[in-house]
Amino acid sequence: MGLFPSISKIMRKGKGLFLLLLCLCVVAWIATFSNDDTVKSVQEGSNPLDDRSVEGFAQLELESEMMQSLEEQQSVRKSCPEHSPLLRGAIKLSFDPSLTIEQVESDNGEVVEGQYNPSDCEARQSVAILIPHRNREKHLLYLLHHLHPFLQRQQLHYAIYIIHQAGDATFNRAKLLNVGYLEALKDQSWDCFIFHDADLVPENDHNLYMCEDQPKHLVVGRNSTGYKLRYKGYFGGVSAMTKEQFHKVNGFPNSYWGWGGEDDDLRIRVTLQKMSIIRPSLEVARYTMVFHNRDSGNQINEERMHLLRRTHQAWKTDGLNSCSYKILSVHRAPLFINITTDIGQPEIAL
Ligand code: UD2
Ligand code: MN
Repeated sequence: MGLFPSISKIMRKGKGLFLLLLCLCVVAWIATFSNDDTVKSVQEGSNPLDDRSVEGFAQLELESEMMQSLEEQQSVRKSCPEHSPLLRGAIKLSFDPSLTIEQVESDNGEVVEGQYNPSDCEARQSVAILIPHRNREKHLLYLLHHLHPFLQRQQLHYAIYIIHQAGDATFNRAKLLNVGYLEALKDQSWDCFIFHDADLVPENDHNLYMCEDQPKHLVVGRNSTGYKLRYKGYFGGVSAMTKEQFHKVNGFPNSYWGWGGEDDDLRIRVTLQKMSIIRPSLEVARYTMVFHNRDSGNQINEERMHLLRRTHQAWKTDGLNSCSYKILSVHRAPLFINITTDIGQPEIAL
């Protein structure tokens, strides 16, 4: 019995010690656990963020690389070469009487509603070709047949506008060209305008349909005049002016009805603005004019000498700023934009 109480005392003490140790273990375990947790939570808290930022950087890098390659592509597209590699020089022209518009359309599949833009480079200029027209369907067909491939070889962004005079009033080439300029600018801000007779076909694609810092006359010679410049100030047939140059001279006069004088008036306007007319070389600036007689409704303008004497004053009030007309229709055909206009009648009976 003497032994039992001491054993039971020890056991009681041991139990307490055991319980104490157990408590300490539990506390230590909880402490360790909670420490782990803290570390874990720090790790957990940082890892996903780190992952996200790594992913974010990779994404950003990818995007900036894509932007760079896009910019590079654009800069490759930026400008067509100064000298188009597609030019051929003197071209053999054909005037096949059996040619059809369908044939010309199928030869020029990349032209959409009269407009073309090179696919592999950025054209150096956007050019609107303006052709005054009435009753010259065959001439137009020959011209479209040659001009579309010609302009594409020059790697231009261009559109061909035909400005068709409605009715049977006397023809007015100059006013039609003013209408063409004003209407084409509603489509887009063209850099350059080419005023182009329907019957003149260029013979050499080095004759560039682009504008320069001075107005340019593109017809130095043509078959019907022995390929010689007709006279020093000659500015008829095909000429090129920038949007600004043409605006500066207030365009063509509206008051020349019938044949002649309007091209000389434009030359006077150009010189009054202290600009000069430039021309490509004779070898390049050559044209074939499809043979024609004088059209009915385009009789010689007997007033032209009188009108030319007043140009130095009249240019300010007779031109783009006074060009009144009605648009009867705008038809976007595959190879040209046809603008039919009513430009009225001559004020003074001729
Ligand atoms: C010269 C000029 C031309 C113009 C004209 C006098 C050249 C090469 N051309 O051309 O630019 O100055 O004299 O006005 O020097 N048209 C029609 N239907 C008509 C009448 C004319 O569509 O009924 C158009 C057509 O685009 C024609 C242009 O007007 O090419 C000039 O008329 P033209 O060919 O009868 O005059 P032309 O050859 O003497
Ligand atoms: Mn002609």
